[in-house]
Amino acid sequence: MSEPPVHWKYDLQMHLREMNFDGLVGPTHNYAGLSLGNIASRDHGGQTSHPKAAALQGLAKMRDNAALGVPQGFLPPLPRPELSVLRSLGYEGDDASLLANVQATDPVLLAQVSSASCMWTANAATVSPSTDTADGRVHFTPANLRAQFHRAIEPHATGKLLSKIFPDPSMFRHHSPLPASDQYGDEGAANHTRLETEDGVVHFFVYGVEHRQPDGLRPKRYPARQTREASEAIARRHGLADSMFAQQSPDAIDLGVFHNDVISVGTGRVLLFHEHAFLNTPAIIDELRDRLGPTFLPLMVGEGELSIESCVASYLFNSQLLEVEDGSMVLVAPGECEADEHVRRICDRWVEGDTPIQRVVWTDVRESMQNGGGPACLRLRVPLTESELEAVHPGVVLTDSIAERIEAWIQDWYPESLHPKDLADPMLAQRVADAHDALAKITGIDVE
Ligand code: SUG
Repeated sequence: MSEPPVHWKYDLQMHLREMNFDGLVGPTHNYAGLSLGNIASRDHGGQTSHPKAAALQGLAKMRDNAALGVPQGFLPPLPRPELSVLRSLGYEGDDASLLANVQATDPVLLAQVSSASCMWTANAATVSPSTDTADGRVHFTPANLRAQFHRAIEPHATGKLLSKIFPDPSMFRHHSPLPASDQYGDEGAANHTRLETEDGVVHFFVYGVEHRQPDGLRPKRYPARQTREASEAIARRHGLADSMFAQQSPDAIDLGVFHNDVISVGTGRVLLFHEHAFLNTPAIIDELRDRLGPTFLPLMVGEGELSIESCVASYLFNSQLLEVEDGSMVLVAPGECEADEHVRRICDRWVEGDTPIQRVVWTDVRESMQNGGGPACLRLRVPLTESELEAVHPGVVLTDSIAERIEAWIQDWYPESLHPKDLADPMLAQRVADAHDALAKITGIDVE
């Protein structure tokens, strides 16, 4: 038999498909106002949430994206409330008295260990595809999320979960989270974008602060969650050759842009971004153009068209930009964008203009949005080759039948509504634990 042509061999071995792993919204989804610098979290703190509706909204988004032909998976929620954290902090007694004691003495702590924040899987990890790493494996670094306590208790369990979902060590390399310190603050893929044209690949890392520059620019009001040192360490340990590091505008962080994915989104040759996304936006775009060549398509939204405040309110840039099978792109935007005429006009311009974006799909993830998590926050992008795709643990791949079973599971186990004051109810904790056991039977994964 004759050899296949060289380009065909290249395609077979190297062609990447992006698989999105959405966080399945957990049964304790609630509004506790925990995230400093996240305006939606602040504004909805203390309100009643709707966990069942939240999980069904997330599932509907996954199904719609899968129907576009984009491979779709999910990460099961981490068990909450995380009573082992309370015990490690010196609280004692049986579960009921433990919960009552913490509610009486430190209700914020109870909300922190109960938060369903692992649903925002854009913060679960940074992932580098095997085509781009020195050892030819897919690399994962779980984010340490050290900026806030309710998220800082996620990384260990997330790392274990990822190693169960991507088990084959010849294909997948799992790192531990970076040391949890101000110097290495890491919030995962929310601050990383992989861009690619025929001319090259760029791993575009955006950080809020460079720790080693005490006199460098930094936000004044709100924390910069991602450091340059963390992004550099990830690029180094993953063996990435083509990285670029850019500082986020500190003023944007102070207006509520707590991650880069609130102000820019990109995939392939397209980057959508706000004029004030970066510290020196024109220089950043010039450098990207130099590296990616003439087919790179930067699509900017000016401050005059849409203010940063409106970006934060609508979450336009927290849309998912999905590449579909015919090579065109679909923008999966929050329903809140459809409701805003200015934002809708910007989306129309992208679709009508000479861009690969052919369609906008409005998605309702309102329950998550009210805690500052849009469509893109809810997903972790994992670019995989065909053989790597086949090696993913099948219990978390969203087939029609798994989606049906997950839907029935949500209907069976989730509270309709939840207020932070309900979090000390020992019946809730027991019910959630039972729900996790039932989910493990569907996914074949025990989440620790
Ligand atoms: O870390 N909200 C999350 C939202 C994360 C969004 N992710 C991305 N942009 N990629 C956060 O601020 C709110 C929890 C509460 O207040 O109850 C919260 O954790």
